[in-house]
Amino acid sequence: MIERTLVLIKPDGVQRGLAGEILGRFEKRGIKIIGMKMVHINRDFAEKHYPKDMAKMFGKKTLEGIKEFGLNTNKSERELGEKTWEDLINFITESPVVAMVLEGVHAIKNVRAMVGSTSPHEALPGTIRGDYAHASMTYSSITGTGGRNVVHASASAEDAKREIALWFKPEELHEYKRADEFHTTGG
Ligand code: 3AN
Repeated sequence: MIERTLVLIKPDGVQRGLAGEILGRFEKRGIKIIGMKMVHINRDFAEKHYPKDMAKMFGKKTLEGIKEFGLNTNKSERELGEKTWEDLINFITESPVVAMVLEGVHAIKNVRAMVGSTSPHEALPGTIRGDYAHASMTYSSITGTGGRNVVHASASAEDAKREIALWFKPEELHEYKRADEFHTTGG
């Protein structure tokens, strides 16, 4: 039940000086940081983290968003998806991110809940995206600004495994005891 998950403080979070605040939230909850570094990734690496086949999902979501907000477009779902993916790659490579591996009981689900919904306009107050961002993903797609939602967190056990192996070497992950571990995990 003790899981590991990958969290990124994205370029918008780092540029806005939110890294400490975000890190502190996880620390105070008792979730352990077992690896952390600042990295400015290149396009090749970004394409491994966000594979190009995500463009299909972005096309569908963007078109739904355009309809939801009563807007029109003459672009196809495919064009919209590819452009949104391209914007995301440009955004995630524009400046460094803070990458970390967090460990705790049900960490994947707990951390996703703290991060909040993908689109900041739907993220509840109290979540990271709900407290520090407000633009919708549809807005990001239409304006070509990239999905600026401050953080990334692995969505599933499968994603966590793949993403941790992509971002961290085994020797960059550390084992140690936190002083409060008896109370937070019973360990
Ligand atoms: P999450 O990061 O919450 O798991 P995904 O996997 O659906 O969300 O999307 C990956 C990233 O792509 C998001 N974090 C966000 O930056 C961006 N993104 C997602 N949906 C859209 C969209 N409709 N338009 C623009 N960017 C998006």
